Amino acid sequence: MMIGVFGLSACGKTTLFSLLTGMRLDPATRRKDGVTGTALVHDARVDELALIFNPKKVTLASLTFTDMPGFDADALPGEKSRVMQFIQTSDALLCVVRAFESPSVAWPANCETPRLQLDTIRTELILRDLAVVENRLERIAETENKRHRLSDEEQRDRKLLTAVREKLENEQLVSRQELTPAELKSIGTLGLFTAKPIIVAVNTDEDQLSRKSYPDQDYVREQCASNGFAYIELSGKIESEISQFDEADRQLFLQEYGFTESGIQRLSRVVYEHVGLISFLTVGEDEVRAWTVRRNTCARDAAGAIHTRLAETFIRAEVISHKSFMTVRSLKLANAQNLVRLAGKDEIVNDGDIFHVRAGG
Ligand SMILES: Nc1nc2c(ncn2[C@@H]2O[C@H](COP(=O)(O)OP(=O)(O)OP(=O)(O)O)[C@@H](O)[C@H]2O)c(=O)[nH]1
Ligand SMILES: [Mg+2]
Repeated sequence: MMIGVFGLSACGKTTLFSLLTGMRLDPATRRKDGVTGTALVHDARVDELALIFNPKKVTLASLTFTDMPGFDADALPGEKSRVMQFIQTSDALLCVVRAFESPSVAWPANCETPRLQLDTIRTELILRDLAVVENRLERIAETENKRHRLSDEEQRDRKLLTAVREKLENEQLVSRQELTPAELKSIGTLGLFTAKPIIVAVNTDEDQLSRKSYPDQDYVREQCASNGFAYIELSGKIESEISQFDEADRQLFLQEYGFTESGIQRLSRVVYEHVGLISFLTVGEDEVRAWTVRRNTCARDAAGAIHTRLAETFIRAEVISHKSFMTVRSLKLANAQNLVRLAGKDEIVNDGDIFHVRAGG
């Protein structure tokens, strides 16, 4: 799963990317290339289980991010598509919107408010998808002119793409067009950007964070809700500062703001959930670990995420929810109190299930 970090120039992409991945990139250097790195997904349940099992190793789920160059809405089309090419290989987009005020950081032209930043991002994604759909429709028209007939598949595509185009023209993102799985599959090769999950992170300053408000906040929230974007507010600058604190100071600082975890930890989880991933957990003295699967994965496929052989030889899984486990804090007690259930191969795994696979062979 690859998440592209997208947004206008100097909105804080590299700052957030560096904090997420722990890669030290100098935010002052403007790059032309994308940089890719791995971020751990914070999971308080794993922390709790590690305290109980005291394992040799603790493994968190992770996500891969690509820090993209800044997007400039006034740039030439070639330059815009050069930046946007990084979206092509991304499964989802983390769109950073600047709200922070800073006399030393210039706002990009015509995008001097959070509202303008979000509108620009949305419009540019839609325009790009419209161009791709238009192009495909033109190629179908050329084929029809040449052959004087179209295959059933081409006719179906034309009908579907004409409908998609009309909705895009009305600013309805592909992800909101309620396409059937078969329709999504047939336009899948086009790699439309507005079909991808989108997470909006508003980069605020300290004042805005403590007031819990910034200019255009209502508009941005409402747009995110109506477009199906996940939404989060955090301050890149404050996150950078607290990443330097030791754990005790960090907790104190977060408590002052009424948070239980840092903005970056929240961000990693919001992205993880919005792209449709869940974690099931395995526990023991050797390792406490979060494993990543897509939502609605069955027990046998989850076992396959641990090892392909476990899927092949799967008999059943012993499962207990993290919440239920925490009432007894021991597998022995959980078994004694019948809190552990047996899951057959087709049973759906839930986020936070503690899982033990019974396999044959
Ligand atoms: N005051 C303040 N400054 C910030 C914040 N986040 C980022 N900055 C500053 O804004 C400038 C741009 O930050 P970057 O993280 O490089 O932004 P970017 O989106 O990667 O920029 P480009 O890659 O050039 O498009 C840097 O000088 C940062 O120090 C913030 O929350 N508050
Ligand atoms: Mg950058």
